[in-house]
Amino acid sequence: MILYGSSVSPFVRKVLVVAREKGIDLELRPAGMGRGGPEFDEASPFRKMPALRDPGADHGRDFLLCDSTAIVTYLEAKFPEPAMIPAEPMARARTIWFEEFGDTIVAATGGRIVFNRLVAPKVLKIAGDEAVAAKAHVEEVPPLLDYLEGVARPGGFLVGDALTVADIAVASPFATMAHAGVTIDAARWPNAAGYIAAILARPSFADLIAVEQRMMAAMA
Ligand SMILES: N[C@@H](CCC(=O)N[C@@H](CS)C(=O)NCC(=O)O)C(=O)O
Repeated sequence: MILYGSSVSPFVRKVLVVAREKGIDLELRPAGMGRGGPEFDEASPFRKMPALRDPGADHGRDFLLCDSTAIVTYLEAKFPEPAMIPAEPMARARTIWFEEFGDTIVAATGGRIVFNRLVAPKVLKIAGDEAVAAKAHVEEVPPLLDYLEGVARPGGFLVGDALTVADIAVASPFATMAHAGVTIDAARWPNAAGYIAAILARPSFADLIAVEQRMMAAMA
């Protein structure tokens, strides 16, 4: 299967980590921000990453799908083990809440920081608005960490005793924000800091982040 996008995107990284944890082979093809060409446009009508192509899966035709949540839903149904979305009703519902929290609330704050500090100056070659980034960093990130401090624990998982897409979706935007200078003060948020650090240390995340860091260094 082919995934279009860049792993610096929290949504693309979320899908890549889910796939790696499940042992699914995904080929990452650069796309988004003007890249990807017609094959990406065909899979992602609004040109957002990630998008997936499963060659021949739809009665011989390629199955095309965009949006990280839709793609994770497809992968979960096609490759059920290990489960990234629990079956028990309350665990499943809480997993979807945390996925939504990561994808919308955390990623929206991260987007204001990352767009102005990285995407605008380094990718689009236009000036970023550091005032917008700094405001999000100083005013919006702490409430996210205050919330996580109450629901997470170092080395633990957000739902039950195993990794789910909840952990992947919440940790992924923090990995992207780290590229833009957002660190978590472990003295102020010991649970949140220890929790995020342990999730991002898993090989499924760490291998991608190492590649991204080399890419960032080359762009500097
Ligand atoms: N809800 C979507 C969000 C996808 C998204 O916003 N991707 C961003 C990158 S982080 C993108 O492709 N932006 C480029 C654009 O909007 O043109 C998902 O979960 O996949």
